[in-house]
Amino acid sequence: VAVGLGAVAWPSRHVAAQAAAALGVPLAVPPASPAVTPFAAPLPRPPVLTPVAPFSTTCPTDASTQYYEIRSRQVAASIIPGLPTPVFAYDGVYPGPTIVARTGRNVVVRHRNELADNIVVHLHGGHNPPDSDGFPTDYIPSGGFRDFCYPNTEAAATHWYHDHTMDFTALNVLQGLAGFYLIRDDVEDSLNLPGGEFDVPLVFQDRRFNPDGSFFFDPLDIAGYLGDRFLVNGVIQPFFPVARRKYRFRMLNGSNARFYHFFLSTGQPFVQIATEGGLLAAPVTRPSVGLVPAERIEVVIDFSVYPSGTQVFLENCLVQTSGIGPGPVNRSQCTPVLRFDVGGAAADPSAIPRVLRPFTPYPLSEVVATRTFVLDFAAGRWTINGLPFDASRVDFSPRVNTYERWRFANTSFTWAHPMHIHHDDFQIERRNARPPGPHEVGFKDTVSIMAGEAVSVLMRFSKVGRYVFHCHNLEHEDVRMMSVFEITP
Ligand SMILES: [Cu+2]
Repeated sequence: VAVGLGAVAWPSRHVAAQAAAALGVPLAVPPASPAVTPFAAPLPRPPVLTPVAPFSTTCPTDASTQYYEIRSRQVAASIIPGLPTPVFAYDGVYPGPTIVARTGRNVVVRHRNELADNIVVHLHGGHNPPDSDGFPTDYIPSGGFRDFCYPNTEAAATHWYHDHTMDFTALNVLQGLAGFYLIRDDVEDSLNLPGGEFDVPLVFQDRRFNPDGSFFFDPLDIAGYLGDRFLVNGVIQPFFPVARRKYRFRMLNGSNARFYHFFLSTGQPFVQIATEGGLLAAPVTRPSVGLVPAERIEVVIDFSVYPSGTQVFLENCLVQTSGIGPGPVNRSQCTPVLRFDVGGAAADPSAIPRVLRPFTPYPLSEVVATRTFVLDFAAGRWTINGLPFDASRVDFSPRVNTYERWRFANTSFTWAHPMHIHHDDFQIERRNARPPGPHEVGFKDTVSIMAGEAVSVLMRFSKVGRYVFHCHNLEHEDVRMMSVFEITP
């Protein structure tokens, strides 16, 4: 891994946050965002990043390797008409450009940091070597660069890359450092799912704006950030003209602390085809779908059932008034976040096959250890087994090529913790002593542990090295709700 030398930037934000904490100042009173007319702007698609010519790198490469370069810099985004929003943008785009990779084909991404402070880049969902995973202290200094080596050994899936800087992930992701990384493979290609322009990534982010159009953020609010505006692909409540045919949607909850539960306004169910780790064994028809922070699901919606001219809303009906967790689903308090405008008929050769990808459960007979992680709050910070994250401490050491059972126990009455494990996928074994529903029987990297819940997952260890797992409520993560494990030979 090449690390470019750059000027070492003093983390100025850190000083401000420390000072405010030392002074014991109260949390800021959030402003109400400027008024915006909903459904006035179309849904954009993040641009697909174009490969660059091969460059010299210490990453493993061969003739098929694809090279990319991404420059992170501050630009002004146009989100609220007439009020430019300063954002941190991968390659100057918010949300970041989409990387399309292929199973078995190396990708090298050179990330250049043209922002004022350190950044770290994590490819969420990737099965990557430890020095390309984005450990929270693997800083790319301002003015520097780092090469990330992605072997893409995993099956087709919807990953995303985002910032992972220790203590500043929430702020950096909120400011815009997030983008899609899609992996395709031959199995998926053979299924004839809706593709091309009918394969649409959707990232859901909530934001609150200051009167000048900048994002509001309070670094002392460790419960979790909640916005009062709902953005899809960087636009507040967009509309999306669709043809009368099937579409595949890759849905990502890219919010810091917001949970969603989506319905279609017409009552039409979703056909779920994938989890974070890729295709399910078979499609699952669901009347509604939930997404905890960092979770991904893929669904197919068939708009051919509607007459031309129909408007269909994607509605979030999960009530959430505090960052620490959502309330109930309430269908009388829904917020429409995206409007589909059904147009004319279109040829639709695509299908939803009854069999997608064979699912093999991890072998229980090869589970060599059971570990329990208690999720709690102590001494003003979120903890795992009573401890805050320490980058220099290894909390436990699984052996490579083994399986383990990890039990997450959330003993609180109100806190919800979306837990994310780096390095490889897990399978949910039990949720509150019951088997998971069919939509959770798949490969996953993020799982909700709601108040009072206990969830056990089966983990496999395929690479040697040091990785983290953590709460993906980014404000919880930043006050160190994270743990280090080192996989040993
Ligand atoms: Cu949490």
